[in-house]
Parts: sequence; C-alpha cells; structure tokens
Amino acid sequence: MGVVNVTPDSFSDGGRWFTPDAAVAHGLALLAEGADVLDVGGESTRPGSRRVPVEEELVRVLPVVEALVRRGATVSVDTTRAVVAREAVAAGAHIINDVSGGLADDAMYAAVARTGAVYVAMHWRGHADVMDELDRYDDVVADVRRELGDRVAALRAAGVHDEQIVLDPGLGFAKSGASNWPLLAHLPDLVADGFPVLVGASRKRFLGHLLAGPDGVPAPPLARDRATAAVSALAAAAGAWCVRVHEVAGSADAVRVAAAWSAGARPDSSDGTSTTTQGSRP
Ligand code: PMM
Repeated sequence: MGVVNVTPDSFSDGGRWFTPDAAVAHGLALLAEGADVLDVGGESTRPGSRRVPVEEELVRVLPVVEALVRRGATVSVDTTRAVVAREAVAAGAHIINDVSGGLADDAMYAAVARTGAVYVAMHWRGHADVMDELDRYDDVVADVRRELGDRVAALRAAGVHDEQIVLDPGLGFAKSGASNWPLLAHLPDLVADGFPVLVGASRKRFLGHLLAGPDGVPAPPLARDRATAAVSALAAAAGAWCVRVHEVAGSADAVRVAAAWSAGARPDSSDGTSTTTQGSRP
C-alpha cells in the first residue's frame, strides 16, 4: 500500500503532493513501483496536529480518489470520518482505512456496513493532539489485541461482515518507541487472531530513534526508508497482509523476498518464486 498524502503537513512528506495533479502523479508513480493499493488521505495524523474541517478533507481527497480509480488503481481512503468514507467509496474507493478504528465517528460502522467496503480498523486511543499522553499499557501486546477485539465486536454488532475487516496495531499512535517493538515482535499473535493485518511503520519516529547517530539526533523521515523496507520484509514473513509505505520500491522487493522465502519453506515448493502470501483475504 503506497501512501498518497494530500496534506500540507504530514510528518514525512507534507506538502509535496498537495495539489490534485501532484497527488495523482505521485500515486501513479507508486503503482509503477509495485504498489497494489494507494492510500489517499487528506488529514495529517502527525503527533500534535490539528483537525482539518470536513469540507476541506472532502475537497482534498475526492478528486484524487476519482482520478486514481479512473486510472485503474485500487484505492483506500485514509479517514476517520464516516461522510468522507461514504463519499470516497461512492467515488470508487475500495477500502476505508480508519486510524481511529471507528472511535472518532459514531457513524463510521454504519457507513462500513452500508458500503460493504473493506475496513481497516487501527488501534487508536485519541486524536493526534493528545495521543502521546495515552501511551500507558500494562502489557502493550495484550492490551492492543484486547482493544482491537472490542472493535471487532462493535463492528459485528453494527452488521459489518468479518470478510470486510482488517486489523492494524497502530504503530506510533499512543505508542512510544518502546511500545512499538513488542507489537512488531508479536505480530504473529495478532495474525493468529484470524483477520488480515496491516502494518504502518513507514518513516515513523521509532525508526528515527533506532537510526539515531552518535549525537543521539533521530534520523530524519526521508532517511528511514531502508529501515522501513526491513520492517516490511519481517512483517510479511510474520504473516502481515499489507504494509503501508511511503517509498514503495524497497518494500515491494522486500515482500517479494519474504514471499519467496516462505514458499521455499513449504515441502511442495520447487522454485520458491510464488508470491502468494498468507492471509490473502480480503
Ligand atoms: N499511519 C499513518 C496514517 N495512516 N493508517 C494505517 N492503517 N496504519 C498506520 O499506521 C497509519 C495510517 C501516519 O503516517 P503518515 O502521516 O505518514 O501518513
């Protein structure tokens, strides 16, 4: 999944693809690099950022969704708002990617049920202006799995089918660096819960801290792509369904390596070139 942020202020690529033409051209370039899905978002979730008015979010994302769908892309819309999700699906989007897991808008699950779209429920505890204070867990892996389980129960109660649901541990959202690594290390536990899993590690702060120089200064976002590709390979090998990344080429290669590696482990595999991955639903 390649990221198309139509925002002036996203933490790693804010402002670079802010006009519809630039965003569409960027999406097409990501497809050429090997993206299977383009994730179009009009509201930054950067730590500390303010909400964008809904009218502004619609103006940002709808023309880009429409244009990319017209060019044959599979599009997801990165939004926490039911109205944006509904309009984007009406414009041809296939997937609703909600970083709030439905907690930001009471009308979201009804929209998901009505549209029948695939829905990514990310683990979330609060908006970007407060999320850094919400990084309090007894056991981050168990707590995130339990809270995602609550989301699944609420989605089912709203009439959403299991086949529509994808889960995401929400790296960096109400999670400090130290909270992200156990979630990655225990990804197979989340995969074992039975839903396709999406991982969004791309260019995040915890990678910047990991790659800090001797002076302790975190590596800047654009210097985090090789580490992102390494996470993509490991996540794919751990059974993730999808990785959401800004730089697609490195991660596309990484997941091909992981798929061939896994295929090589199967007794019936002779050449190891199958790219079939686990958890191919939806
Ligand atoms: N992270 C961001 C935005 N959308 N969606 C999902 N499903 N998972 C994520 O981890 C995620 C997301 C923040 O990154 P950005 O500001 O670079 O888009």
